[in-house]
Amino acid sequence: MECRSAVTLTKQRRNGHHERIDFLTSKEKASSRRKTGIIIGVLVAFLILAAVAAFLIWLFVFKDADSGATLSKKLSPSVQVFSGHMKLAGEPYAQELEDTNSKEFTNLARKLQTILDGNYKKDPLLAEYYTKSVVTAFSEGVIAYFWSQFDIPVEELEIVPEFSEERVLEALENGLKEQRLVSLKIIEVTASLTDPRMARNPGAEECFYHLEAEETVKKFSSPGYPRGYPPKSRCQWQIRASEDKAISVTFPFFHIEDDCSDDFVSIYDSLSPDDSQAITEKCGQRPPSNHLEVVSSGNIMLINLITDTDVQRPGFEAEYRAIPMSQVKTCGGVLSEKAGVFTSPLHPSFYPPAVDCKWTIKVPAGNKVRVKFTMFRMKEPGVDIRVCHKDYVEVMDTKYCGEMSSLALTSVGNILEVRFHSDESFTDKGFNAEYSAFDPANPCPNQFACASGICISKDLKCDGWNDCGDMSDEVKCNCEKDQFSCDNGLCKPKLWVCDRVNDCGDGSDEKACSCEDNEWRCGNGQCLPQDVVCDSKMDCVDGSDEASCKSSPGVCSDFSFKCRNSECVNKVNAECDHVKDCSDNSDEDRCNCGTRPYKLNRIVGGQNAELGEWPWQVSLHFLTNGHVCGASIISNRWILSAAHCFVTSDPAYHVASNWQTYSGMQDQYKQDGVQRRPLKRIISHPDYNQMTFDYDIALLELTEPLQFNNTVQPICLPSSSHVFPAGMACWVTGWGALREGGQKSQLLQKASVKIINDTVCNVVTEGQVTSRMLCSGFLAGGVDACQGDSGGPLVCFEESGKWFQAGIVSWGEGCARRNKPGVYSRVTKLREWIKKETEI
Ligand code: 4AZ
Repeated sequence: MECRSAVTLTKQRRNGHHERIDFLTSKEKASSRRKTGIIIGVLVAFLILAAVAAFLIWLFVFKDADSGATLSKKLSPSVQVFSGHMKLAGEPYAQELEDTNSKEFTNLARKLQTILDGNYKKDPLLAEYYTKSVVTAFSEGVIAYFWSQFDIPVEELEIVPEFSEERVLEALENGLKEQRLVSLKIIEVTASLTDPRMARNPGAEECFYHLEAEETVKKFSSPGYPRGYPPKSRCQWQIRASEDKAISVTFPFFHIEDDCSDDFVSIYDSLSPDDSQAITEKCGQRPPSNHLEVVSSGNIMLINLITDTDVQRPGFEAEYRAIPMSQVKTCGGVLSEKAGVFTSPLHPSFYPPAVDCKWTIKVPAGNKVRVKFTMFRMKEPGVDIRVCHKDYVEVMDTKYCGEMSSLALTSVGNILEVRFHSDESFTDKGFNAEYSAFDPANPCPNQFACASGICISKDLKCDGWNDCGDMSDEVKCNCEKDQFSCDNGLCKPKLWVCDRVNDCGDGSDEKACSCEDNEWRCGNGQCLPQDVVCDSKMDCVDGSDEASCKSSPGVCSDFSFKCRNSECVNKVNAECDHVKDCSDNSDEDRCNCGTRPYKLNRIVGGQNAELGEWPWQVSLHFLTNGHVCGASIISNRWILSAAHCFVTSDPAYHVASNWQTYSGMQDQYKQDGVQRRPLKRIISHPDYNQMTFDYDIALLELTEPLQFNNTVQPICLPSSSHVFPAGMACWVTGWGALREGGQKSQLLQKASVKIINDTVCNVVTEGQVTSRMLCSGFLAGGVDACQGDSGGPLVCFEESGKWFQAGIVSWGEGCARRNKPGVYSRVTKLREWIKKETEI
């Protein structure tokens, strides 16, 4: 259309020009003076018009661009705030010092501020930019809490890096050495760089609270809770308890904006927002199963809420109380039972700062001790976990810190010492450990003993999987005849050789494949010169040579993502990856899926799922039989399940009204927050085959839409070109049987399973898998879906930060048997049918 009208316009202009020539020709009869006058008039008008146009262009284009440039270069002055405390000697503590309006407070604060002023004045750099110091509180000791501010103008911003904690501390410590006042002596000082938003004046009235913790629980909450906190909140809660008590604060509800650089809560083991005494800093949303619970090491605590976004979140509710100091400081001891459990102080609450404990585990002579940490989290910003210079657990001269999923240790003799140390700053959930005595002559009766001391089933030795966690079950293996001997000594199933997955870890299983180094191996094994890759031509039959290219415009293969406008994107898993690949943005719309709002507790080893961990999981109840199958939420009206749950010899299973769906559930016996919806319609795949389980998929339409919230969310459906590569670790969830032939589970279970290569899958299932199926699990067995999990989702976490559904639990030979992995309906192959039926 546009093109045609342009042609029309040109024609009109040509005609006009032609007419004008005719017109001028007629004007030739007029006097030449009049003609000159007209020409001058036209010229002047043209010049005026040109000047106006130039002015407008300057005004709207260049002037704007100019101011844009200035804006982007616009710098603001820097405010450097350091906060800390000073310990005073020779100063009696008076209760009045806790009242910021008292004359005792004002007098002492003023004296100290003068001392601080004097100390900074002695350092020429600090003196030049020093603005003020403010004493904000006192506590027993006597300890004075303060902050100091330095303002650096825009022209001198390059000086900012000189404002280091070391420099400020040096100025303060030099001041201590030169003290002349005998009546007021500072014997200790700390200072650390602080977010200026936390520097408050002691007399501040807005959102500044003084709380007294007692044995009975009291509450406070963020402003506007639960409707939402206002933006630009600067709130502070100073909590005190009597001298022999510590303070415990629990947050039964906590929902702050996800990005901690905008909004956060920071908690200090001090009355100053001094980083060297920070207990923790948190943002995001926490589920009821993962309350934030912190404890002070002394009788003071400071809580800050800083908010800067306009996004309103409910905020928090907190409960605080005083607890005996002995509860905080007593830990460790002698453990002389043959087996037992011990934890970090106050676990699963955050351990207190500044605590040291020692456990001595003593088992009968001749035995040894095995310790297994079932949960271990001692993470701290800026800590190298190879050194663990801050908080740590020390066993046999080795320090452990950070987050660990499997830590198991064995003693040399019959005594093992475990030490725990927390320093003044940053605490965490700590650890839970189990210990037991064992006979070194037979450490693992009827089992294999890993080097770490833990016992695993003998079947797991030399099966190609790292079951011990330290690889000790996979070394010194005599590879069996169906196994490939990797260069690094590991044995892997021969089926894994040349499957494009580096199973050995050293690449040796993929090295001797039929293609040369400078060749590309197509999906069907064909070797082509390397330069066919990403040359915008489909050289391999399956298009795999163009599948992972940034752009191969116009090339469409099975691996391409098809945009709604029929463009092809040749990039692996282009959908919902936050990058606009399709010109119509169809790869990035409809991406409100596959996220879990709760920040979850990562308790290691446990297989019980937490509430909100798998918010797309649905439980399907049939008549009075309770839970029968699983399913997954794909929109507020549609859920996805397996056809074999509905197509049975009993037609009652295909009657929608016989079913109830439960979303947001974790415990089959708990209905709180669970959304129950009856079914309106069951659509089983028309090609579902009851004999082979081919096309084992069903769509269930709900009578009423679901309300998405923290525990109810849709999963992302992959496009038909989405790739879930072999070896990828995904998760299967459900309330199915805990072992073959066993009882269904009351609590939702989760298991991590690996996507199995299609060739291997076909071999181990003796050719029973079709292209609508995929295998996932472990050839070694031990982890799998089972009866009652059917219809439930197999989901994988993608780099985009979203969860995608790769499979639907379908069938398998028994459960968790060796060489019998779970078989799942392959969602990518059934994606078009889902779209056709639901428009999703
Ligand atoms: C079932 O009967 C079933 N091991 C589901 C999954 C598997 C086996 C059985 C996979 O629902």
